[in-house]
This record gives sequence, structure tokens and C-alpha cells, in this order.
Amino acid sequence: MAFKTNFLWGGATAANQFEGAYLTDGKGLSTADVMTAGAYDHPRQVTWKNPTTGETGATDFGFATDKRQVPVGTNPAVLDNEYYPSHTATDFYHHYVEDIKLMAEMGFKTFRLSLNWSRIFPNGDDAEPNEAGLVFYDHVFAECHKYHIEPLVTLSHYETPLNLAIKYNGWADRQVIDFFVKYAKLVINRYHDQVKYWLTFNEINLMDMGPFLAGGVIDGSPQNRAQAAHNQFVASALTVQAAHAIDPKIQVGQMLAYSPLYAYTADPADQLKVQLQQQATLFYSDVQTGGHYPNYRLNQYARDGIKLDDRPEDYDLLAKYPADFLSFSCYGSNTVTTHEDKGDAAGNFMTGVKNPYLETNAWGWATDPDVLRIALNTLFDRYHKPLWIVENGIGWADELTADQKIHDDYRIKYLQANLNSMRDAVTIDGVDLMGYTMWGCIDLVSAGTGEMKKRYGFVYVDRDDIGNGSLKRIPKDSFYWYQKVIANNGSDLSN
Ligand code: BGP
Repeated sequence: MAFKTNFLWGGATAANQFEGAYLTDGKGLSTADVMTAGAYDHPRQVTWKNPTTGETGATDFGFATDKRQVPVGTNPAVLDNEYYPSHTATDFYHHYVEDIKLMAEMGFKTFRLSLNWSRIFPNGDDAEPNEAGLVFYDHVFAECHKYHIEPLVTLSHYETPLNLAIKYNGWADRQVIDFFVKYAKLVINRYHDQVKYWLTFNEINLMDMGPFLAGGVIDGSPQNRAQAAHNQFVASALTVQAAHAIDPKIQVGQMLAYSPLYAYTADPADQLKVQLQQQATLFYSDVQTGGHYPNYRLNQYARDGIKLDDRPEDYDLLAKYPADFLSFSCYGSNTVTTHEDKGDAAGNFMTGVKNPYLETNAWGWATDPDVLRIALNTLFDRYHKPLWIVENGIGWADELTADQKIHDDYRIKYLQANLNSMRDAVTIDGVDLMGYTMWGCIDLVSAGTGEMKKRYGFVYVDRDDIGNGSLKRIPKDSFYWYQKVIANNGSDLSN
């Protein structure tokens, strides 16, 4: 057994972290555009302004104690004296021809990118779309098809038009369902000949941990987060329904942030903690891919006094139009325990304790050689739907040598272990896997820290944390390694 011949090898990006051109050709502001840069030891911030008094300030990204991302009476805003990494990012907007050519050189079969919603509907609730924004993506898709690269398009990747956040508290308001579905229908109608694979919301389960990022929710109370998630589920089902009506060959997937959880000890209390914490994540795929609200979540809502603003037909839609496939990001595993502190570990928006068996990178993320096999089997056993790994990779402060090379053997080593684990899931266990897109295939801004220094790419981009650099693209050693892996369809991972 081997990977199927049409296995979709490629790389992944997101508009807010890659495109730049944050106000070019009529684009409006998005939630990403008001987020400053942070680092491993200090969080990103959301800047704000009081429209009446003119007072300005910044709040750490995440939850403020009163569950609001910015103080009452203020709005998230771009301030003059701040640096915002999304504004230029690594400027895919002006480098897409060169970048897609580099992807083709590696042999990409697919390229995951997101559309910038605020490039198309600058305020989110506009009556008419911004044609210039749509034309940009016409060109991007044409370029992909020149090289037979199949685009995989995320409709919303951590950027809600800022106006929707300010006016409606983002996805907490049901009206946003209609704005999104109008946007989704417009782009699916326009691009269905060029784009067969679509994803609705990037890492939808981030609604629990970072609702401003996941859905422009400024007041992230538990009630609002539950409502925002519900609204995104309904919007996803309506998108599946519309996409199938527009073109039956289209497939719309869910996108989940998934890290297998391990118990630190054999104490049953630790096993139970693993199970309950897994439910917090799998709730999102139980609804969006499985088509039903699970009892464990409904009971929790009842206990917490959360009441959804729902309609009976919402539940029919969820059951009738679940996601066609389940895609997920997976960078490593997390380890949890009920016992006293075992030393904190970091991860993809999730925390736990340090796993003594695993090595970590400079940001504390652990490399786990078995993680993809475990993740793929868990998700396939639960949903029996095709899977797609749409993010996996390792952030590293790559160094450019005097002769303009990047010797990223650590990245090759990480990917060899991960791809080997993925291959075992497919060839030994028979998991149905559609493709693999390595995260941040060309260097881009980190979502978690806003840094450039935390690089993931096969291609280096000359740009630093304060906005200096020529934006020149330089293939790293891993570029040539991945080229070889794709050429032999994953049968030989050696370097
Ligand atoms: C995921 C996001 C991406 C991406 C990645 C790596 O959560 O979907 O947008 O950035 O993680 O995380 P980071 O950039 O924080 O290293």
C-alpha cells in the first residue's frame, strides 16, 4: 500500500499572514489588521480607540478579565505609532507570480490559501462586492492552474471584517450568518471552475480560546462564544448546501485544530481529564462533520445557563449538510494531568505539561514522531469521512548564511518523522487521507506571536520583526528535500 497517485501534496498559507496590501485596491480593515506583534514572552495586543474621547490603548490578545477584547466604549482601531505585521506580511499580493512558480518547482499538487473576506466585502455587510479584490484572486487561481496546482480555499482564516466586529460583536450575532453566506455564494459561483475544494472556518474550535481571532467576537462571554460557534455551524451547513447546488463536484470541508492528548500518569483521573478535554475539541467536529450536537455539550450549556438563539431548522440543516471531509491542523501532541505542576508546555493555542519523551522548539512546541498516525486514526474512526492534513510544520528562527543559504536540517528531521507517521496511518491502517499541506510553505507572519522570526517555510523571505527587509525569496535546504518527496509520492523520505 502507498499514497494514492492523486494524493494532494502541497503547502498552506492564510491571507492575513501572507498577503499584506492591507488597504490596497479597496480592501477594508479586518480584525487581523489591529493586532500588534508579540513574541514568545509577551502576547500580541489589540489596539483600540474611544470614538468619543479619542483615548487610545492596547489590550493583550486573548480574554480580558471582563471577557471583552477591548474596554467598553472603545473600538479596535489602527493607531499611528504601532507596528502591525499583517499590513505588509510577506507581500504575497505583489509576489504571487513568483511564489506560485516556486510552489510549482517543488511539485505542489495543491496550494491552500485563504480569501481575505474584507478584500471582497470591505465592511462585511456591504451591498456590493469590491470587484478589484475578486480580480486579484482571478489572477492567483489562473497562475495556480498554469502549473496544474489545485487550490484549496479557506473562506475565513482569522480575519473577520473589522466593521462586523464593531457593529455586531462579530459572529455572536445571527445576522453575520447572512453576510457570510452571501460572500461564500458569490465566490463559489465565481470560482467553481477553478476551485473544487473549500474550507469554511479555520480552526473553528478556536472560538473557545480566542473568539476575537476566530470570529471577531469582542465580548467573548461563554454565552457569546457558544452563540458564535452555533452561528458558524449554521453558516457552514448553508455553505455546503449552496456549494453542492452551484456545482456538485465541489467539496466543502471542516477545519479543526487538533492535537492528540496524552495522560501524564496512569491515574484514571488523568484519563478522564484527557477524555473531557478531547470533548471540548471534538464537539466542533461532532457538530460540523458529524451533523449533531452531542449530549455532553448540551448538558454543559444547560448547567452553565447558556441558551442558544436557535431555530428548529438549524438542526435540520446541520444534519443534512455536514462537511464533506474533515481537515485539521496538527503540530504535535499535548500532555495533561490532574497532578501537581509538571512544568508547563506550549502548543498551538493549547497548553499542558511537558512530555519528558519529546523534544521542543524555541517556542516550547513539542515534536512527536507518532502524532499524525494517532490523530488520523482517532478522527477516521470517529467520523469515517475523508481527512486532509492542512497544517503541520515547525517554527524555527532560521539563519541565513553569508552565501545566502538556509540549512534547515531540523525542519527536514521534523517533517521526516511526521510524514513517516502519516504514511503509516495510510499504508498500514488504511485511513482515507486526501492530502497534506505543510503550514507556511513560504515564510509568513506567525498567528500566535505576530513574529517573522518564527519561520515555517520551505522558502525564506527576507523580512524581520520590525518591518525591515527586501522581501526577497530564497529556497531553503528543505525546499529540495520536499521536491524529492513529492516526486516519489512519499515513498522515500530520506535526504
Ligand atoms: C494555526 C493557524 C495558522 C498558523 C499556525 C502556526 O493555529 O491556523 O494560522 O499560524 O497555527 O501557529 P503560529 O503562527 O502561532 O506559530
